[in-house]
Amino acid sequence: MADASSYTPPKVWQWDMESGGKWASTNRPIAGATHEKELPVGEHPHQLYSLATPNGVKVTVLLEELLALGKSDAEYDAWLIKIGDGDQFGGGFVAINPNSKIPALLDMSTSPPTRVFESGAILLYLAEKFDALVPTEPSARAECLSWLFWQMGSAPYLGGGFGHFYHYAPYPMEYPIDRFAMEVKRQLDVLDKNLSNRRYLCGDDYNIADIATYAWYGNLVLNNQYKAAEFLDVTSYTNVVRWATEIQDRPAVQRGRRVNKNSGPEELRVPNRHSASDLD
Ligand SMILES: N[C@@H](CCC(=O)N[C@@H](CS)C(=O)NCC(=O)O)C(=O)O
Repeated sequence: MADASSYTPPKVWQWDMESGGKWASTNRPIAGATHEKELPVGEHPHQLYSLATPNGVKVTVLLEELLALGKSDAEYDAWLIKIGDGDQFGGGFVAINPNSKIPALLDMSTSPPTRVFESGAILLYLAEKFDALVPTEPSARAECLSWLFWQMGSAPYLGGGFGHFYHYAPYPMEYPIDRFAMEVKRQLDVLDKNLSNRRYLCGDDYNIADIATYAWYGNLVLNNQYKAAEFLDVTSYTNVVRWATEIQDRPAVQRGRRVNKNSGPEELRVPNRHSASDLD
């Protein structure tokens, strides 16, 4: 590998606002609000503040699945948070998620309202609240939570690691692309081996672990994410492709993918969602 490094780290790292890359203008090394901005609140029990990224789509897919199961109390308002514009640093958003990242949920059906942040925590909160898409039998539940937490721990290597350096970085860098491509291919192989004798991640039943993992690894192998399908030779993970295709065909998944979508084909975008008819 070519030695492209001419960089020597300084004794103390300094914030260089000109460091480049797609997210350079929003990334900051400090937490907390940058400005005061109230969040809108609609009439439904659940107020979701999000964007149709993989982490955001996990939650809208689950909410649409719950509604499809007839859980009408799962109704929600979904408000667009433009992370490129820094909406996640507004005071109202930070009060719900001190980590300033989408998705963030406010459950208005409790008194006082319950805030939930981190997509995995939101999935578990809603699945438990509606007693759906998370097993209750202890062994099955352990398997579901194992895959859910696997996804939460693994996806940053795919998104913040591989996706960032392959797709968003200001120029291609061999070392980080090699490192993260290696890890993402290993993760795809983990999934592929697990799915070689299971229909879904935990066995015969679809649950929140599938929803979370589809949003990242499903979109990757179906070439919806980073346009890296050829580079990563995703078609060799035949079981992952079969599983992702089956999940993507679900009507609730098709609906959830469009909520808080603010880019791509105009007819698929539903930046804010306040009723089922917004998607019909
Ligand atoms: N672990 C978090 C990650 C959330 C996350 O990284 N969200 C991204 C979009 S996918 C975001 O809001 N980025 C804005 C920023 O970093 O300022 C979760 O799963 O909820």
